[in-house]
Amino acid sequence: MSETESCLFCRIVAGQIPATVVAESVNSLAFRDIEPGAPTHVLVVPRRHVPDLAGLAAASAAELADAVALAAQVADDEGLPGYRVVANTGEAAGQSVFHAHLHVLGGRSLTWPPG
Ligand code: D5M
Repeated sequence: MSETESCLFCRIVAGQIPATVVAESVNSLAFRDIEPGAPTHVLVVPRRHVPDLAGLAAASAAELADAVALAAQVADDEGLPGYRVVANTGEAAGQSVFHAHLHVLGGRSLTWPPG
């Protein structure tokens, strides 16, 4: 099985696993997190498989910018007065799915620093 065939988020991008898609662009897809940590919790993923944020930055500046722009669009669409964009990178930081993604969190008071 290839890397993309076994990747959960590649399968969501391909439409093989259902997800609640809220926005999309040429290079990125935004869908609701299945384990929401806030009233709004959306994941923005590049359509192309890269394992993490560094991989996304290395892939193409345009794809990185596209993902960030879609995250900002989601926050705007959701009417969030404030929001947080997080990319857990590496197991030590809590990354559990090794296809790059931005968490867009909002809709409640967010404390700092995160745990
Ligand atoms: O974030 C990975 C996130 O992915 C975590 O918050 C749960 C979410 N997740 C896992 N499976 C699904 C499906 N099938 N749909 C939507 N969201 C999902 P990380 O930063 O890697 O820990």
